[in-house]
Amino acid sequence: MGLYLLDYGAGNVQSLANSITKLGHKFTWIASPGDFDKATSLIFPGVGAFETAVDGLASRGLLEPLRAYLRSGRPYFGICIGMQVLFASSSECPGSAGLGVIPGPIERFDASDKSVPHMGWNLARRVYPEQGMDSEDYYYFVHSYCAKYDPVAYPEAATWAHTITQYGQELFISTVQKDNVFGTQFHPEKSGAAGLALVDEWLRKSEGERATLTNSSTGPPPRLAPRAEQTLTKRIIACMDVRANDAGDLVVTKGDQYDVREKADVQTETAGAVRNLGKPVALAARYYEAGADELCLLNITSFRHSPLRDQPMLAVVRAAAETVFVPLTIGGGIRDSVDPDGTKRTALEVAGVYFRAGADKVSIGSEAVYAVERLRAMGGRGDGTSAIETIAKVYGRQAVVVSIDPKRAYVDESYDGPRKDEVVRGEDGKAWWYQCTVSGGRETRDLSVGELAQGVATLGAGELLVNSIDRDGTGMGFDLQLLAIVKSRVRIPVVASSGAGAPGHFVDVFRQTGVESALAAGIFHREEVRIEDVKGALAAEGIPVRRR
Ligand code: 1PR
Repeated sequence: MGLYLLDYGAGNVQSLANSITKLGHKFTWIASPGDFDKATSLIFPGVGAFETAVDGLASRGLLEPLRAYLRSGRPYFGICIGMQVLFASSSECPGSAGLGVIPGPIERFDASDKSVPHMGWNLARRVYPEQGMDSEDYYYFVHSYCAKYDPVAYPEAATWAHTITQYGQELFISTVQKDNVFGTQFHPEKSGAAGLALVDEWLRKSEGERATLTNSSTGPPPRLAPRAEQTLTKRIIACMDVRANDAGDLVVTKGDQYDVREKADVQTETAGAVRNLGKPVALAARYYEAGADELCLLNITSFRHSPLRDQPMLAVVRAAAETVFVPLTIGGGIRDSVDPDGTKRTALEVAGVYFRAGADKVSIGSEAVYAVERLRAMGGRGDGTSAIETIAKVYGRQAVVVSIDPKRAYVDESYDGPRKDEVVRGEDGKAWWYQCTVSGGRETRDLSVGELAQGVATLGAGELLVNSIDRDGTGMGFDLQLLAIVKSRVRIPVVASSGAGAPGHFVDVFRQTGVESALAAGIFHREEVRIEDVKGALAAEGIPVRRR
């Protein structure tokens, strides 16, 4: 008896489990179809792709028991895909029908005027004003498909809408509520204090109250129009580069143009040692409390080892996920590999281990470069075997970030050769294009940043993290020309990285390049600039940010 959580074997369901534990509630996992009979409340934290969720439930014999559970009138709380499966169908996978509790389709966002996935913190507006004021809390969304709020085309589905959210000019249903069913398109378990409060509120209701939810609709669902101002905030990300120091302890380090060792020519005790800026889990907790919208942990020397042998990094992810309730991206070593005992691990398996440890997204570096090289050799079509393709298929493309480590490759100012459309001319008379590298910048490849960006988007990446080896650790500001090239090539969200030295640099990068988020490391680690300073500067310029 009691609260059960449903896991169909894909995605990061650990975060929800952590948040429920943190809130002081007990739960049991649904392990077999018979467990549905014992559940008096059920939460389905669906993460990943619609098809994988429906097929995963079906293959475990859980689909029919779930239908029966919903019909029984006992309380249900679906999150993201756990809400989407309530609908009749999804254009993400026309072959797999949904549960059909809500008669309407799940459809893809229109990408003609915006990046897709819709990724980040957004507001939820009440459909029925008589239910009270709109909350000023932001919630974390990450999805390419949604239930459009359209009382004309889908009148019955619209009666389920409790809140709607705007992205571009589209309005979609962000929470559903009727009878025993509650569902959120956003991830409350990743929405900081506001999200935890929402989960807690549902859990603190009596089971009777949870089973009799109402939208208090007094008439047909209202026709609502998109508003002029956009409410999706720009995200500020704190990044921790993690590696073992010379004593073998995992530390957060920070490079200057990727060199993470203290200068060897200075006569100090630490000369030549790996720079140590703190412990990853403690720093992650500090940034969460300070209002970071996302955290990124990069295992920067994983190319040397088998990533799954790197148990300390997994322990770091697990511990960070217990205290951090905003999205966590984990990078480094997401590739096919062979353990020292000969066991083969696919990139999909490696990613799966990180997701189950608490990662929400994985970031792929070197392997993405090799995959685009293969893609180009094959005439522009992927063969379905790359890490990007295999992980995106199972976990959804929003879970796959590609981290790019470009370097300026200088050419003659009158250069007229290949990639001349990507050549940038600086005020100092220099000209260059941006060349991709692998192994943390140790090796350059015959691939430009524009080619890489387009290639990984074709393969199914959901977001691009654009570093700059030239700007890393310099505090000179983001490389705006680099970011403009990348932004012009793709329709997926872009994270600007490397070079932040002052709050004004964040204003510049959002204003001048249109990136969706910006990341910094050194200035936050050294406490030269606080996350709140950055958000204050952005808010003062009218750039939407989450500050609560
Ligand atoms: O190739 O899939 O194993 O992934 C390796 C990952 O490790 C890649 O994401 C790569 O960017 C990262 N990495 C490898 N070597 C380094 C290094 O620094 N020696 N770090 C490295 C990348 C750049 C950012 C940094 C920003 C902001 N570090 O993470 O945080 O430049 O810094 P700043 O604000 O101080 O300027 P794979």
